[in-house]
Amino acid sequence: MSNKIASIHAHEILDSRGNPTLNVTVLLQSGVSGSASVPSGASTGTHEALELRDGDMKRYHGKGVQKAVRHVNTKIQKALVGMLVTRQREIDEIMIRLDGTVNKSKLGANAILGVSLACAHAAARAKKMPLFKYLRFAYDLPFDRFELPVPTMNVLNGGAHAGWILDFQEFMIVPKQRAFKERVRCGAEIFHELGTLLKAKGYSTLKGDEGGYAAALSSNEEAFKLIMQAIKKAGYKAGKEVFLAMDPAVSEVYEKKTKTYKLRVDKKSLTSTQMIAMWERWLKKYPIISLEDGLDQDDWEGWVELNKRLGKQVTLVGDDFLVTNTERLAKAIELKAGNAILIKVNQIGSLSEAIDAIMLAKQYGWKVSVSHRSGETSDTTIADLAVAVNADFIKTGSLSRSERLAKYNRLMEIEEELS
Ligand code: 2PG
Ligand code: MG
Repeated sequence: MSNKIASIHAHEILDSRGNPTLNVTVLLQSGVSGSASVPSGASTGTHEALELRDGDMKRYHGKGVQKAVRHVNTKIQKALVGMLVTRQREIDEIMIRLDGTVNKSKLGANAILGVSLACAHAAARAKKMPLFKYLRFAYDLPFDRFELPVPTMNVLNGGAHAGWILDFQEFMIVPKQRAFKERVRCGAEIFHELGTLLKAKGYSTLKGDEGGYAAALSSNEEAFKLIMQAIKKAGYKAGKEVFLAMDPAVSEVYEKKTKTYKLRVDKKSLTSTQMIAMWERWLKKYPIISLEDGLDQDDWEGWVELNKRLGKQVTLVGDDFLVTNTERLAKAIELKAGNAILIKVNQIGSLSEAIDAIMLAKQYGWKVSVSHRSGETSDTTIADLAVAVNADFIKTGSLSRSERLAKYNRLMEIEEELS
């Protein structure tokens, strides 16, 4: 029974926002197969690998992925058929070479990633291992125990994920109970309490792209005020059992020309220094333990200053800033521009490169948060990836919408398996 790749097939499916993406299946000669689906961002960083879309305005408003599908079914399949599926690094390298560009713009990062993930799933099945164990083994990762990540749960959505109802994109709760299933329970109880509170205050309880509430609050800060109340009403202690995190994703509100951040809801325009001062104030007021993309993706000096001022008290996560890219990460490590990296597999476009970014971060004591995208599918690879690498955090949305909960549910399953 051979673990050699017999065929690779991609097809177009729709993601949680109703936009096309790829689902890829890798079939082995033994008859074993593995599949994966590719996520897609809305507030994408300018330095991300390229997500190839057709641009044919007659189909899905230009968002079709038939070209990427074709690349998988022709060129990539041809290059990989007959290879041992367990050679994950080699498989990824072959695709990277076949593409030949720095940002995977020829074949598409979505095409390459779909195959990369599907290969890992097929290999895990062939080896009769759960994916998280297989990844640990395949990449020879130097950890002896499996640890479940701390979830950062996006219960209030704003920015590009919620029609710009708030300027900041994600207001998260971070339950830190010992058992993962208790973290999930805590998150869900607070989420529902928050819904009741919003309703009582006359706010909408409709949801944004990541399943958090999308309410037209009077200010960005009101989000945390309400979340603090919800935590209390749900019977948890903020700053003890549950903490806060945020991803304001401010590259989205940064105006290059004036070098200012436009906070429309707060009717304010702030410089980089004023932004840092604002975060400092918020850190004093709220039990925030993690701040992602608190400054623009190209504001290297600002990030250095931010880290100098706040890096001791809070996890400063680079998302659009670092884009899961080892080159940008190495520079940030050298400059001390932050202390944590967000890992999004489709930002870089292959599993091996994502693992490299994770291991580089860990080597320098940086924290790692494995993340979903705002456009998701039922694929749960990131849950296994987070456990395989002992990620500090996982960011996978709110406590509603199945594409978000699929990851939390998978983590609870893994926890049971490990106990
Ligand atoms: C982010 C992500 C995920 P998107 O900014 O961290 O929450 O959003 O996938 O739209 O880039
Ligand atoms: Mg982000």
